[in-house]
Amino acid sequence: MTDLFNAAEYLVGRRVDAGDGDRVAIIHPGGTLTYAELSVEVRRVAAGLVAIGVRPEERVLMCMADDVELATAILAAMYVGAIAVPSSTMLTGGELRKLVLDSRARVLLGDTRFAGAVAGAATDAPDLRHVVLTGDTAPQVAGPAALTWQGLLDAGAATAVPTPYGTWDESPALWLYTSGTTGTPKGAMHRHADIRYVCETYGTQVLGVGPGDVCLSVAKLFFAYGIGNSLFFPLAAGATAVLEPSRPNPALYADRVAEHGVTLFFGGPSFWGPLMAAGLPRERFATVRNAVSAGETLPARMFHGVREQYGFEILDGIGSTEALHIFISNVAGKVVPGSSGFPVPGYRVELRRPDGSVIEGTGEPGMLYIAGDSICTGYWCRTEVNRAVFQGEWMRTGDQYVRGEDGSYTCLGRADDVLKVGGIWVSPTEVETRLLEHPALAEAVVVGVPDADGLDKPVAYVVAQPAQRVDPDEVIAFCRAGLASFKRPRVVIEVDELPKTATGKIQRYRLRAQAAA
Ligand code: 3SK
Repeated sequence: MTDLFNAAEYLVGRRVDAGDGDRVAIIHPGGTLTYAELSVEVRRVAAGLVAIGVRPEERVLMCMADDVELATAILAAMYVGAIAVPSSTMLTGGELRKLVLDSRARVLLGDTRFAGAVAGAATDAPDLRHVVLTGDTAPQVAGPAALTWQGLLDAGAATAVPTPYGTWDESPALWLYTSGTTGTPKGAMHRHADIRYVCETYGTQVLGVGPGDVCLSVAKLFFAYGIGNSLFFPLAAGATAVLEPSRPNPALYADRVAEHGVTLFFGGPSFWGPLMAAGLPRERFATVRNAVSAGETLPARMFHGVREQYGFEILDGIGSTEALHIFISNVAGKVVPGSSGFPVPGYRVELRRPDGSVIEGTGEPGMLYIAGDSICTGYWCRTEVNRAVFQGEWMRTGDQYVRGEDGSYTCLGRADDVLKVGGIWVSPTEVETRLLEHPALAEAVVVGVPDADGLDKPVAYVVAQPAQRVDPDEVIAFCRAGLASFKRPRVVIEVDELPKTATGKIQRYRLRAQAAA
């Protein structure tokens, strides 16, 4: 008989059973929730989902800001054996609709702040039965039934409170969409057991999260990085999570740190840079025992700068949506600035040459492969890419790394053309496809060009249609109108022709070199 295991019960019910019911689990803009209150809220939302017909393993897609509704929705979906699919709140309606269709979501839970995108996503979505919006106004949708959040809770109140569905380690719990080289998002499928694994490895053994911790993350819950930081690690440890729906803003986040006595502060280089530039009072950060950075390599200059200015150390690491969280990390008191650190206990790391042989020594660059029990079971309905990425127990990350004499790992860049902008994957193909919808453009290529801190920014090289003029600002605005804003090129450069090989393949490396010169 397989042991039952439900990640929502592991994160909430287990804490209540352990006597932590009165401890504060979540601080949100409207107040606080103890573990006992959170448990009640999760079951209210779970009852609502069951009442509107959600069945185990059906997908519940969410486009919501970090707040108590999103946290309870994620936990409630897992509680009833359904699959939580938190998605980016930065997507346009068209981009979100692709996720609705790909996941065949039965329910879309939206935040009133993103009502426009939610309505766009719900258009012509044959599998979608319900759209629920926070706030007092039901979504304007044709087709699926429209409900307010209160309507969902009322539907649940009329039914018996559900018990946790009989999931086990292998049951699907969470899908997280990640961008690929082709621009078609891929749903990385995680099991209930994956959530426990990241808590018991990185959460416990690297960060040492304990009941006294107060966690605040700049990365939102729809990122793998954010959901670990703001939900999994604090709740698994009986600690407190501070949910902050607003966009990254150094002064506001510093206020939250001081107000709630944050001890673990999670961000990325695109936040630490502005935090340094903001010149805030050092005392605001007096309670921070460690910060964590992921998404892009933390420049050594930022590690030293933040430590000198604000007095805390940032532990840089690398993780992935596919692995659910960080698998190589620096460790408190043993940081190697500029590196991603050392393999997290529970994960194995290999560097391989192009012929597949494993590099045993130091100083030789190779493709990073990892093995560990939180690696997803694959991407939903993507056989070809699954075969290339998931190779037995190993996963090919696509990152080039080198091992140092001290055993630390340093990132050398990507093996493919995908960009990471502000810690978020951006597919050049997706941006190029949008650029080519512009009537004045005949050809377009997007490459990542490092800024002064070595962080990639998308730059577009374009060739105009005959007798057309290119207005770079107007082209950027055109991209912004059709794509999530973070994907837009920051610079558009018009050229007469693009550099190509004899077989017509674009030589991106030459454009990168040209842009960096
Ligand atoms: O970008 C990363 O390094 C990362 C870290 C934790 C979880 C997910 C990701 C993509």
